[in-house]
Amino acid sequence: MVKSTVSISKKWWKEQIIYQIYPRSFLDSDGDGIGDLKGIIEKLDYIKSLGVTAVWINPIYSSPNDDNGYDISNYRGIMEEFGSMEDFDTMIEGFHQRGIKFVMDLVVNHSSDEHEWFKQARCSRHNLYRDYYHWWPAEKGKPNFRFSFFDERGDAWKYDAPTDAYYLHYFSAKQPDLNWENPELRQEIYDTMRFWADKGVDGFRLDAFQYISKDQSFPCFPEGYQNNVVDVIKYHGMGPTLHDHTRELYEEVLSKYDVFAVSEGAGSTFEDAHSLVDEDRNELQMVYHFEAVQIGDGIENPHNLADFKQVHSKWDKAFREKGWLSIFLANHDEPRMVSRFGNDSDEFRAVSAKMLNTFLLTMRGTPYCYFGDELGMKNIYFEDISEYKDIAAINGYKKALSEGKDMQKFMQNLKFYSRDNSRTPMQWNDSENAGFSTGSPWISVNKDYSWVNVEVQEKSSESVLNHFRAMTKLRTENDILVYGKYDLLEADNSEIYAYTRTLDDQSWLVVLSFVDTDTMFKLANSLQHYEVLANNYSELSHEGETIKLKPYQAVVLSAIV
Ligand code: TEU
Repeated sequence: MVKSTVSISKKWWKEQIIYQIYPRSFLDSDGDGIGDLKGIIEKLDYIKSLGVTAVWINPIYSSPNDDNGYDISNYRGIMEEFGSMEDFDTMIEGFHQRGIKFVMDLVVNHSSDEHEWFKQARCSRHNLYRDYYHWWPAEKGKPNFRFSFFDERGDAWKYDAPTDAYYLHYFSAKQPDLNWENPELRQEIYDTMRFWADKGVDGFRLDAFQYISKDQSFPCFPEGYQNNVVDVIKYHGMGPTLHDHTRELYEEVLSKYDVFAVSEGAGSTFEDAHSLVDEDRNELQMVYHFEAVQIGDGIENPHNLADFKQVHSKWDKAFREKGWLSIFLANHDEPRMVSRFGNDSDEFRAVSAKMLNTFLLTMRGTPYCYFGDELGMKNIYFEDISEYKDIAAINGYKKALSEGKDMQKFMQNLKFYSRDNSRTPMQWNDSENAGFSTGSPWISVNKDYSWVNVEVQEKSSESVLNHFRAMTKLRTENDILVYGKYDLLEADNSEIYAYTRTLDDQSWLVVLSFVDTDTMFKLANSLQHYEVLANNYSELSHEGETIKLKPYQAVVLSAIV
């Protein structure tokens, strides 16, 4: 066997299995219908039992909640609905006592318009905080068009009468972009990060980080660039001063603590992504790109296995020697993993969720597991716009309507791809509201909760939950799943995703069926030469060197040397 040595350095943050909690939807301890920190504290032992080693929680800072906490009005305060700073301290201590690292979401591309900085900035052109944001004085005419993700008209410049100027907001009008060219603003951000690092935070997830630097002349971008998200990232992302700021952030904060930072967004090319995370650059440690969730991002572009394999393989290849990636199949901005990449019918939901968790936990890169995916929770599939809570859905609807778009098609897309699909409450048991809240939940609970819930799955050794636990155990106990080289097998196989992981003289094989029928895969040797380390069925049938896979069967085999 060809020996393969680890060419990249070992780091604790590469070895983590990160569990993402959407706090609004995890557990409500006080009956107001909104999840909170005390709810998370109640479930610390459950989280530990999953075998995850780190937790990332979406923003919990003070916020008027225009975008569920991604609009921060005080970077050192806790959102009232979520609890208090005392709760935060108890929670982080609880994680640390259990050996679980804690990752804070840091939203510094923009603040809330209700942040004191913005309130002051918009009062006068001479205010001390004016330059904390991007302004365009109206006497210069209309600024060049910039696209906004959540604006009702898709326009990122909003006219503000008190000072007769436009301000920039890449997200909603209540999320004005911060001006990173201002050194005082940058110092405020570093101070904030040190504040949380001093409280024991082990990592930062840097929200929308690729967008922080903007060419101050605001040049004209090609017409229609906003119609394609890839172009939006290309033109809005990786601005001219981004690396200067990132290096400074490293010097001022990251280098002073044993923490890591992961950038949400990786620019448009491998070079962009490398420029953020290569170790010799001393900038960030990890990055996540969107390409793997742009496969299957609309009813006209459903998921297909060929692209899925190709995208994951090419990114792995680009990072084989240098840099480090994250792996995820869902998060709070995406539909549920099983609904998008698996099969969420009653017949195949559980088995395909286990198959996808097998992928997530055997792939190279740090896995981010979204809460509820350990149960195989599926999309809620809202039909009517009145059911949606997400600003992206609500304002997107208004925009589509005003532009005379085909609303039936729009609603179909929303049904399958809306962010609300993954924001429904955690399903704990079969009591009212799935045990999430004694009050009225802020968003509807998925109707399948009476059979898809933690309590039911705890009792069955074959549940998605217990399979997830077996997979986290396998990963934490075996370096090969973290550092082992990844190689794709049978690239053209349209039913199976198979790959090897290789470390020193060890070689493991992962075979994942992505189809709802039986299928076959030929091994290099007969099955007796392998040990079955994981399987989402109780058996693996074979004939000589050929293994016969059941629908969505997923196995991990280790070659016996
Ligand atoms: O998402 C921002 C972001 O980068 C995406 O809009 C991305 O550009 C797009 O999905 C490309 O496909 C983050 C948060 O994750 C999201 O929840 C927030 O609403 C947003 O930032 C604003 O803070």
